[in-house]
This record gives sequence, C-alpha cells and structure tokens, in this order.
Amino acid sequence: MNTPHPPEALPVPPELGDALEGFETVAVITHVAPDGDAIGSTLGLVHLLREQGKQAIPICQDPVPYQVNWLPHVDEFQRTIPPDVDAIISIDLSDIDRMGSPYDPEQFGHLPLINIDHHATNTLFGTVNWVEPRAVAACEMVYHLARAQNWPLTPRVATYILTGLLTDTRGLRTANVNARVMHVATHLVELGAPIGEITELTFNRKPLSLIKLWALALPHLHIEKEGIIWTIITEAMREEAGHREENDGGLVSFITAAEGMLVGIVFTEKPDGRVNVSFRSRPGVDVSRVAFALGGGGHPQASGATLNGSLDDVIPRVLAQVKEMLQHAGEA
Ligand SMILES: [Mn+2]
Repeated sequence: MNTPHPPEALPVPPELGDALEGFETVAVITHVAPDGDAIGSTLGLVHLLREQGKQAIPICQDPVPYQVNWLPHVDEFQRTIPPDVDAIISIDLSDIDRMGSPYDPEQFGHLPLINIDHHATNTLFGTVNWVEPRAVAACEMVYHLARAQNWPLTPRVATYILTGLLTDTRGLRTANVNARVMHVATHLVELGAPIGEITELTFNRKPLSLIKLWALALPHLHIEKEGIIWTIITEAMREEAGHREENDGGLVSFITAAEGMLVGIVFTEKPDGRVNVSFRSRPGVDVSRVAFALGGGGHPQASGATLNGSLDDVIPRVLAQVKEMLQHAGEA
C-alpha cells in the first residue's frame, strides 16, 4: 500500500535501442519555430547521449523561444548539421520538411535517420520510426527511452524533460493528462527537476513586448456563429509592439478559453509573406485534421500550418474548412 507506483512504461521498439548503438556522432534536430517540448526533448536527449559517450549536437533552424530561454545550455543549439555526423535523430518532428533549412536531403539523405515523435500525423519518414501518440510530449518519450535503456536521469536532464512535459500540456492542464503522465512528472521531480522554478520561469513570465502585441491583436477578435474565435497578428503590429519573436506566446490558447467556443485560431503574417495558422480546440473537436489537410500537423487540440498567400486569401479559406469540419463533427 505504501509502495510508490513506478510510472507505466510506454514501450520502446527494440530496433531503436539497436539504432542508438550504431553511431558515434549524431545531430539531434527538432522542428522549425521550436516550442518548449522541442527544446527540452532535444537537449534532454543530447545530454543523455553524451553521458553514454556519444557526441551529440542539438540542431534547430530557429532561435530558442523566450519561454524556455532560461534552460541551461540553450546556446549549444546550432543552425547547421556538421558534415561529419554518422546519424541524425529527429525529435518532436511530424514531417521531414519541418526540419527546415538544416536538413539537406542531398547531403544527409544517405545517413540513418531516427524519427522520435508523438504526433499522430507523423509521416514515418525515418529509417527507424518511433511514433507514440499516447505520449503527451516528445519529452515523455525521452523519459521512457532513458528508463528502457537504463540510462541514469540527472537533475539537469530531468529538468529538460519536465519542462517539455509541462509546456506541451500547458502545465498539466490538457485533456490528455492522465495518471501515467502525473507519475512521470512526479518521478522527474523526485529526480531533482525543480517544478516550482520551472513553472515560474516558463509560464509566469512574458516579455512586455508580447503583452503589447496581444493588446494590438485583441481588437481584431472575430467570433463566428459556428463557435470559432479568431484574430490576426500582422507584421505592422509586431513592429509597433517591438516584438520580433514569431511565437504568439499563448494568445491562441487564451482566446480559445472563451466560453462557448469550439475552435480558436490566430493568423500570423510571417516576414516571408506567408501566413502561420495556429489552431486550438475543445476536447472532442479534432482540429489537427484541418491542419493536416492544409499541409501542417499537430495534435487533436493544438495544431498549425503555414500557408502561402496574404491574410485576405488565407482567412476565408481556412474558416471555410474549419466550418466544414465542425459541420461533419456535428453530424457524426
Ligand atoms: Mn511536442
């Protein structure tokens, strides 16, 4: 009765353990526009591999976001893959294109590519694929991997992993948080991850420029009778607020909390002229199918896509697809 429950293990495919033995130098790459899970899972895995005597280099096309820029060693991220690596591990990455500019198939296509991801929309692009949609974060997969391999979890690695677990679950508040996830979080705290400090630095801290950006975006709030709430972030707003980071800092989750709404969307103009579309939805409303149909990906309750065209082109197109999805969901 007093025995603590070890967290239920998510199974790690045996070929993954074998693949991890097969290299000395590896690039661990995560997705463009990284979030806390992308950064935490990459650094967690990099440090675990180094503790096993491997050379591991964290790679990301884009800068570490403000939310997790306090993590140790974030300055180790590189934007190009060194030419002499023996293998590539992609993490939290649903589609090969989400690696962005660092991954040139001409240069690296011949190398083993180990795909570790928790998105149900993953396209299985690796030479070894471990896709586990039950994991609430790629970080949770790193935890189960370390346990399966009997790799010790240091307080620093536990901190990386818990940070990604917390960011992908918005502080253990998403519908997919269950007893297993709570056990994993508890174990990470027992291993030395400072949950109070992580929460304070990750969730209770935003740049003033971001709050100013929200103030400019919120007057453009629109509500559709189908239960869709949406707004825009333009380049001009970004300029006026002095906020250069592309991430909306949680605006889409904030507006989706409005009572009676089923789907929240933020349309963000990108400097390259494309539009980033970020979706959130209520439990039971799977918005990832729309994101996937638009060439993006994600999770049932949190997903996104990047589209060509101006805001005026993109908004009606996306709203029509979301409305159609809601109509079919209503009929089902
Ligand atoms: Mn993730």
